[in-house]
Parts: sequence; C-alpha cells; structure tokens
Amino acid sequence: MKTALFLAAAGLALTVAGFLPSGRAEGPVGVTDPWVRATVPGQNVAGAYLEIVSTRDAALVSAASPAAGLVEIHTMNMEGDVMRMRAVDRIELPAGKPVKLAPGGYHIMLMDLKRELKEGDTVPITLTIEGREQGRATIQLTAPVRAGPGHHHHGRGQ
Ligand SMILES: [Cu+2]
Repeated sequence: MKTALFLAAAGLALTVAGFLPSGRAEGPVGVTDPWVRATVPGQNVAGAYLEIVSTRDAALVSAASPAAGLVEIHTMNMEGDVMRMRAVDRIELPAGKPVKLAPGGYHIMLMDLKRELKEGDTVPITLTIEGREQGRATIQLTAPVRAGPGHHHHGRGQ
C-alpha cells in the first residue's frame, strides 16, 4: 500500500499537497485545529472537529480512525426544538473557502469507540479528499482529545 502522505501533528496547522494516486502537487488541502471531544464512561461515540480548506474545488468524502469501529460524516440541524444528526456522503470544499466542522454543525462521528477518550489522549484520523479532477487523496492527522464546550465533565481521573 502506497502512503505518499503521512503527517501527524497535534493542534497544528497542516498543509498537504498532492492528490493520490498520481501524487501530483495539485490542490493543497489544509487542516487546522483538529480535536475530538472527550467521552465519559459508557459513551462509545465522539465528535471530531476541525477546519479544512482546499485551494481547489474538492470534497471531504470519508474519514476513518483506528480508535473507532465506524466513522461517518454527520451534519446537525435543529428540527423544531430537537437537534438531529444525520450522515452525509460528502462535505463540499469550495476553492479557497475554509469549512468548519464544529459542535452544532458538520462533524466527524467516531462510533463504536474501542476505549474511553480522555483529555490529553490523541486520536489518529484519516480524511479522504476528492478533487474534482485530481482524484482522491488521504490526509492523516492526529487530533488531541479535549473536553469541548457544553461538555459536562464528572470525575476527571488522572
Ligand atoms: Cu454525529
């Protein structure tokens, strides 16, 4: 298996150039400030958030993580008074426009988690980006675990 791109950074801006399989240096995609929300005991899902920008029209088409049995791309909407999540096939990345995956909106849903995620842990995540003409590229990142806004944190065990 060819892995032309492997970058790992915690909480740092990443810039990745080149779409696989050709490896041409086209359409750099930048990912900023990835993080995963900490879980509480018994919780086996967690949201992952980041900001992503592509210099060319592209889309985020899938995500994967060894920490989760299943990973989906979700959107969140208010339906009446209720927040509902649903899976989406892709998130469009219009050229040059930063797209934010953040609590309350788009997010990467890590499901069937293999262990509790505590603050200070890191979670490897692979994103697959599809360029309009350039094919698919993967971006590997390492997202730190944080207790996000609105998260009730009980019994912080160190
Ligand atoms: Cu979700």
